[in-house]
Amino acid sequence: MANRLPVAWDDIADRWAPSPGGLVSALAPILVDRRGAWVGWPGIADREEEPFRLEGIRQVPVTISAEEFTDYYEGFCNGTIWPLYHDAIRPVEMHRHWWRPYVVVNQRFADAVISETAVDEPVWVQDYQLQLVPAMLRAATPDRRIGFFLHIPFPPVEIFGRLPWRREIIAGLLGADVIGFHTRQSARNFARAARVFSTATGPAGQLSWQGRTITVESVPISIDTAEFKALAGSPEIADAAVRFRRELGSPRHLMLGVDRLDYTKGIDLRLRAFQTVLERRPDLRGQVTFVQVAVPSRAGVEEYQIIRDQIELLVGRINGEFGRRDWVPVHYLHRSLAREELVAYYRAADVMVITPLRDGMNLVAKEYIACRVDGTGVLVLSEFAGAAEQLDRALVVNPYDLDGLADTIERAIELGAGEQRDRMRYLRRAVTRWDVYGWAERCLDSVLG
Ligand code: ADQ
Repeated sequence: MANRLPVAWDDIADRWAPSPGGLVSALAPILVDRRGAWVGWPGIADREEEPFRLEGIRQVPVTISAEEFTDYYEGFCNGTIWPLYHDAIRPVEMHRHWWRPYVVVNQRFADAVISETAVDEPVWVQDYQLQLVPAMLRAATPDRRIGFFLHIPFPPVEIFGRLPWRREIIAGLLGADVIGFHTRQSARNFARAARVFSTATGPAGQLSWQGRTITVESVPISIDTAEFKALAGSPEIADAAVRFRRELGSPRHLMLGVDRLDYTKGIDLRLRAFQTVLERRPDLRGQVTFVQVAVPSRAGVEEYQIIRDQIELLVGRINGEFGRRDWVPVHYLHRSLAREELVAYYRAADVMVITPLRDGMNLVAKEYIACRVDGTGVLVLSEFAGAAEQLDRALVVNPYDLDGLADTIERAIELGAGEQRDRMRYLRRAVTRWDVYGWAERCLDSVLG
């Protein structure tokens, strides 16, 4: 179960089409094999749809009304939980009229499972939109195996404790047999919050509550590494990467940022650090081009409109101040890219800058590494991305430290080929050994008991 079904309505073809992604490709073969179902919202408000089959998987749509989309999804999920769980780096909006729809929608998801499955069939619930579902399922079907995985960070108890509904959320999650997180830090934070805001006891990995044992574990998500490697290694992508550099005016150094346009991603600080580099290093002007790709996201939430304006103002300022007829310092693309184009950018870029202020994992970091098939390239990575726990041979940086970030960008641009290869070899080994299939298998083993 996930907030979204792995399908999207294709208006032109007038039918449902698969919408691919890492989670989907990892789970699809398992679901097909086990004759499983995927429960989720089909992505269109007020749409009532009977279950249907697509790509060998039974798709069970849950209806969400336009009003619920505003209060449950944009409101409670993305106005309250999202900033709170990302260390409250933006004001956390809390409204009592957002909480009720969250409960109602969670119950609807739980009811869909109850009516679609036998009482003892295992269920694996994904992410912060559905934190009450485990307890709802437990109440109706106590003997079922239930797993939960949180894709975003779980904050320290001091921050989580601000939530008026902290006890309800903890009780909701403790309905599961297994609760998974990307990092050890999130797992520890959760176990502590559970002991403070419920009667749960026991060590971080094994909580006891209401006569049951709940496993709390960290299992970092990954990507389909083989697929990225194969695509990046293809002659078409190699040609495209060369062409992109030429079209960008053949800069000596190409730096890349790729993110959903979200205030957690630190795009603004990254731009300010790049501006600092250009200010203090006149010799690098005309030499470094920064391509920032920002995928439009949650445009209905006010904080997202604010961060978009801030980013676009900064891009304009940098280009206005430093740009020349023959050189645009920042190429800014506010759009989603086709997979091939994205991979060609990864192959073209000498330096990848990933500077979230807080991130559950960050898959872009792993994608960049997988695509560096020639063994070169430098990854600058925020210490506040979950990925930093595994990718510690990146140039790890505190993104709040603007001077430090500017220093690291300079260092990345000038890093020698030998050190690039040493670091990249280690990083590539990490993403090769641990891919999304390993992640899904590990998690499902725990869920199935
Ligand atoms: P996100 O916040 O969405 O995910 P991330 O993990 O980086 O962040 O995943 C983004 C995905 O979108 C990547 O697969 C990337 O290829 C794709 N993408 C980015 N820009 C794109 C573009 N312009 N065009 C097309 N595709 C683009 C949440 C959490 C993360 C966690 C994941 C998975 O916030 O911390 O890693 O879930 O658990």
